[in-house]
Amino acid sequence: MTIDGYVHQLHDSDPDETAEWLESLDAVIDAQGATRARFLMSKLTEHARERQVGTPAEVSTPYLNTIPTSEQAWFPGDVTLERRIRAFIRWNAAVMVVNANHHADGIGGHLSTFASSAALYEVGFNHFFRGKRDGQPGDAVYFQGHAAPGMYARAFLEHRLDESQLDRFRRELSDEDGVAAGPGGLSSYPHPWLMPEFWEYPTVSMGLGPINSIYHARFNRYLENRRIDDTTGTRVWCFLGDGECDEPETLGSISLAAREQLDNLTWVINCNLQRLDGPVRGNGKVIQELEAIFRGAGWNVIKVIWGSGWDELLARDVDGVLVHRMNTTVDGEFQRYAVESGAYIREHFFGPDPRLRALVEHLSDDELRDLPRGGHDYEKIYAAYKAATEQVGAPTVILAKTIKGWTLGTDVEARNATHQIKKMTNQQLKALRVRLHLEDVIAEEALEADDPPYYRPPEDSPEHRYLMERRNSLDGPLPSRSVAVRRALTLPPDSAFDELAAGSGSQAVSTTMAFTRLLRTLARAEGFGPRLVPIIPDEARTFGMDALFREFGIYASQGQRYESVDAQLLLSYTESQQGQLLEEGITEAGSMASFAAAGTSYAHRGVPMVPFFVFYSMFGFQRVGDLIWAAADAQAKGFLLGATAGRTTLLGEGLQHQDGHSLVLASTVPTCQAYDPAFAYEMAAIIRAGLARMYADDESVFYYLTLYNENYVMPARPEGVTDTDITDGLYRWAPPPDDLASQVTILFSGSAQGAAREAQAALAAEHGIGAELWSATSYKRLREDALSAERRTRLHPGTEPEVAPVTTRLSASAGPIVAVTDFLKAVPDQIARFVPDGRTFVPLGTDGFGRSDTRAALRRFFETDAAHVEIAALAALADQGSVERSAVAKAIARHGVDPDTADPRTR
Ligand SMILES: Cc1ncc(C[n+]2csc(CCOP(=O)(O)OP(=O)(O)O)c2C)c(N)n1
Ligand SMILES: [Mg+2]
Repeated sequence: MTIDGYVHQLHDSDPDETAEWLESLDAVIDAQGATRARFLMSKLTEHARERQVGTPAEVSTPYLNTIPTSEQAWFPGDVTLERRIRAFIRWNAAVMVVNANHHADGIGGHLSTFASSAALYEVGFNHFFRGKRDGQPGDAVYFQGHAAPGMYARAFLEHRLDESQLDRFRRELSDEDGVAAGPGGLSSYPHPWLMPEFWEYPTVSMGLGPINSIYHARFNRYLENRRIDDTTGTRVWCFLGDGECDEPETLGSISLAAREQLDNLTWVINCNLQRLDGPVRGNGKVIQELEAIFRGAGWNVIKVIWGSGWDELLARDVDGVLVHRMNTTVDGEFQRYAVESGAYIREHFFGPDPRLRALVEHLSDDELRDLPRGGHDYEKIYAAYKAATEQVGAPTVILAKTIKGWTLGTDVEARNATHQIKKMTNQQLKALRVRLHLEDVIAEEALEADDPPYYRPPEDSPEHRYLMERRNSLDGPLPSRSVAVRRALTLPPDSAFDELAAGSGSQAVSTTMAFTRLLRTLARAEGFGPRLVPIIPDEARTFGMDALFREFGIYASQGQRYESVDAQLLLSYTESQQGQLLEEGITEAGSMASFAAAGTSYAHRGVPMVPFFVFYSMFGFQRVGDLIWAAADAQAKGFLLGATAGRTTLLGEGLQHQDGHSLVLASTVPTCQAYDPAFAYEMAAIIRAGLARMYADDESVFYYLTLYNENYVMPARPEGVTDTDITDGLYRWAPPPDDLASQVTILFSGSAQGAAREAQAALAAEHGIGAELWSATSYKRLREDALSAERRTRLHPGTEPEVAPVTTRLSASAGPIVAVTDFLKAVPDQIARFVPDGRTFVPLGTDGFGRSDTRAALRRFFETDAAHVEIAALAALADQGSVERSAVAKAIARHGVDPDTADPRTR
């Protein structure tokens, strides 16, 4: 038995009547064919919906434009001028890439992505995208990374870029002749870090633009619902490739956009049917596949498949043979038709069926070949964008069918190699000039020269005036990034941090608990509290942060439409439209996208917001490292907090959970300030300093802090220790006990403080050796400062060598240095080169895979427990002759350490 659809779930109350209906349908199929039957079925469904008979939405429609010609909005632009402007932009984009590769072979760039999407962008620029005049936020447009040349070419026409800058496409360090040059180069792709007044959103790592755009649109709603900023005037547009849809990040969150009814979000997928190597779905139809996925997820889907030239053919297709042919032709064949002659298309697409052949009898081969695809037809595109912007209650995706490399000539268009083509011969450029009708403005001889010329219409030309008028009426040019505060942020008072400076008295707490406390205090700080954006991916209970649910409220755009199961409890699960906490569910990627939206709000909205994204530290940098990288590029600010940090501090969870390397990964991100605080007061000082650095001094950095779940008494901040001591990365925490002279130095970070302190006591009690303790809050910071000092010295021979701050600081300590961490040895090793001359440096860390056991067993296994710190200190002292070797052997034996077990890294 086939179970198709849901009819079997319903009751048949009148089988005879049912049979009659079925017979009628059979009669239609037999007498008039499937097309007529399909029409009647669709009409019935439509009618049933009108009569409020709910039927499940269909996820797939024929391979036709969604908007019928009769409903198509009138195109208000000047067709001729817009085509002309588009031709200039196409030309300059191509010439820019060709020139760049002429001057520097291998410098790269892309011709064909923008060539296929030029009309998609131009309709947006001329009629939809809102700019930022007078500090308005405007629209947020995520441009497809590989289409960047087209955006530069347009900015050139707008006089925002000049020729010398176009000549420096992908030459950010030198001019076109290779001579070192100052700023003014154009980055390969949208990189706000490199062009902070131009690009806003990094998109080139595929999939990140799409997911970021969804959470950006959602974040705008959050700002609106929380009454922080009026975001109703902003639409988020995201342009992406059809191949890009294979990235899990692209489609992974689309249901959120529908669930949140983000009608402020429009995606435009450039379906040129090709990716880098070949067809996206040669054996299928990517547009149909995507339609079903997006419809199923609840999006409004608008297909723009066929250009106006097809309207007349489709109108005459009464038998549905053309539609049938369209429906059954796979993308690989469509790609083929894009490179073949009109005669071939007549033979193979229309040919097999005499009715189809008759349909196009009146068209010449050239006319057949030139029947355009919808994504190159500004009228169809305009109608789709207009419908998208008028859609209520759902996000819209526009699936626009195009030809990759469109207008670039037969050697480039739709070829499998098209994505990688970045050079054009003089012959090809001449053909392009003719194709774009630029004969009147570019002399043919000009193409004989080495560098083909750019073309910019004079300022008094109709084209220039039209172009500028259009952008003026839409509030100025895009892309454009500015950092002008519209709604200032007040930093919390110092007193908010005082509590943690005092320590936890006799109470054993974790740094995570202390952080939660601080977060609550900060949320209450006047002027600052509402700007705090706590983000958690379904892990709040793990971190003991569930108390925040009730206090902050969980953001829910629809409020809470049910009584929570724990409503009577003090810490109930409380959702609200004004909720502050973003409980993202199990998506570190989505949470990171929220972090980026909140952390760049100071720029894209002029409203500084302070995200605190708390995650399972193992599932942070390791899981969503590329999103973190993109956030750094976007100059995001805020705090990332890796909770349940440490390879041994998180105990039972084993290999996939215990994080001993996020600090190594964090050290790879230039703007990331990575800290591993041991105590509550350190954590508080780092956050206070971080807030000031990011939001008062306007530095585009963000912070990563580890948070542990091990409870111990949090000491008060030692006398004399300043914020700077803590934030600079290293300070003396305690001298040796019992007035012993200092013979050895132990550096600890994070939860390794326990082993260090125990070892200090054991060294004193068992060996009479004085060990001083230092807290190393940031090896990344120490290393970076040391490298800078080293570099300055290298480049200034003859001047007094600059001593690295870490070297200076450690000069005040004594003896060999043992550094213990709950992370890889590579973390403390970052400063090994910079310890003062003659001092031994021994890192103890947790290299290897984690496993499940008690903290004590794990620390013994990884050789980071107090016994191993003691042994390491003794061994280092023995090396320099300060203690007997036998003392080391005795300690090894006393602690029951088996010296012959294999290195934990290999086990
Ligand atoms: C994460 C990631 N993987 C790979 C690439 C390399 N890459 C750049 S463009 C491209 C193909 C793009 O195809 P599509 O998304 O269809 O865009 P089109 O150029 O066809 O518009 C690939 C694989 C990348 N930029 N990012
Ligand atoms: Mg593509």
